[in-house]
Amino acid sequence: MKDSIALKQKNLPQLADKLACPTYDRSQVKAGIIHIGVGGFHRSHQAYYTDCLMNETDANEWGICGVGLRDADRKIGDILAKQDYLYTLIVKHPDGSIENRIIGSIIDFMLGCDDPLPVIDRMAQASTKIVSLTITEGGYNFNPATGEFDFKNPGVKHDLANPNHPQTAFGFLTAALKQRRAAGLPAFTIQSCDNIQHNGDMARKVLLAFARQQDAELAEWIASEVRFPNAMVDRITPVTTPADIQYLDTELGLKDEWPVTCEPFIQWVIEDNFSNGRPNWESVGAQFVPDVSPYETMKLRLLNAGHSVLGLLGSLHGHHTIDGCIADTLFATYLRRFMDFEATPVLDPVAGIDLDNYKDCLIERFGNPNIKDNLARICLESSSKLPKFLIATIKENLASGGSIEYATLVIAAWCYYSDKGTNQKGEPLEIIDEMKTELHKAATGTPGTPLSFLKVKAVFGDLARDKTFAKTYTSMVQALYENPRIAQHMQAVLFG
Ligand code: CS2
Repeated sequence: MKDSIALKQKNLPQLADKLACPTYDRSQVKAGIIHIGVGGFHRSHQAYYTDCLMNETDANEWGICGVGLRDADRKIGDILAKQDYLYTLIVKHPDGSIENRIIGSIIDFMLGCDDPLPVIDRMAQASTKIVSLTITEGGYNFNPATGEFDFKNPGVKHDLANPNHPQTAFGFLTAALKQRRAAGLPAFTIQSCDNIQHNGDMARKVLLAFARQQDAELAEWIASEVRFPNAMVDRITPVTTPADIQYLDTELGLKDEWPVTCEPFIQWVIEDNFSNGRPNWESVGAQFVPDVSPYETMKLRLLNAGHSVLGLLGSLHGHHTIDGCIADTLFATYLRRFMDFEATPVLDPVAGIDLDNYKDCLIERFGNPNIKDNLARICLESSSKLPKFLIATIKENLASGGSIEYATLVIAAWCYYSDKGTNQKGEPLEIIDEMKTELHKAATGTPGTPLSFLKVKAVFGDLARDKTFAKTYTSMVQALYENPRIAQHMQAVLFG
């Protein structure tokens, strides 16, 4: 058997016979973008769009330098460096066909936790035009119920005391902007690519809260000079598995230590609000609009909430993946009804989008049997996702007298899940959540004190004080503790 070919720049001519490779001269690419948080999603989305742009147009100044701030990012940094920052994108279609493509838009990587100064200097260079972020919902460090910045966070405390040796994204951005201001350079744009409503406004709000504590004058400069475009980002990107790595080796004779798998669908809707130039991503499918809000709300309240509905109910039931849930008619019906009866009535119309088609398309995307999106990934950090994905819909329906049963059962399921840490069969669940201990503690008061779980104010706000919600939730959570077979409760909501 022939040896596999290692993924490296010098091997691209050999690999080009087997799969799509960058057609631009990577040695001429400069990093106009510094990206914090090089996870699977960045690599399937922004880095992919940028790679398409460089393949199709002359966009050499818009290469990406990845940055990791945590020790956990060392592994991806080492692998990317070994592979000349190249990786394979494995796009899996529902019919089983697969498109493979090597992405070349990332040209460097730096680890900020070893030595922050070179990262700050790089951000402060004139050639850096955009600093983009995928630091997850939790990374914005705000209280989900109040939206206020959390100054108690140990990383934030550290950064306020050590402005030249930061640990958090806020510390790095502030230090770099300070240098740019001192050097008379224009500010870079801060472009959030996280799944948060008004992600740009949120990035601005938390960064200014932080910067004001550190240097009020600098904060004023940031407020007037730095632009923070809002954007809606979308592409389902499951966690890479050993089977993905093996597949490339077996099928293509390609050794890539960390490819990324994703669905064919991709969307990026961005407000055209940049401080210092931007790539023409619209020429490769991104959409620039004056106001992204309706697109964001639609996506968060249908797609992401839909994922959470399946994730929590499915975990309790013993399903493992999103497509596994969709293959179960009860779950697919429940999801569609949740979207039609609870999420859609509180959405504003979205120009150019037929919501029925959008929902049909979501069910098709979720059902893609080749994506195998793990429920543990979906339920990861539910405490920072559910307030915007699901609880917002419940609150709006309470205000308008709309239906709340579908979503409320999900909250009851989340309580059981947090309390027991097992599915209905008693099998342990993998729960990863910054607030895991607090959620567990609050949940253990159930069912004796039925509203106990809702004590977690940072997540639920004052939801427990709403009589309609309290009544519906109490009866659901009590019924669930008496009989944890979630399918029966879903049927009760569906068929009365
Ligand atoms: C998921 C998202 O983590 C989640 O809760 O819903 O990661 C989802 O797959 C992406 O937003 C799709 O664009």
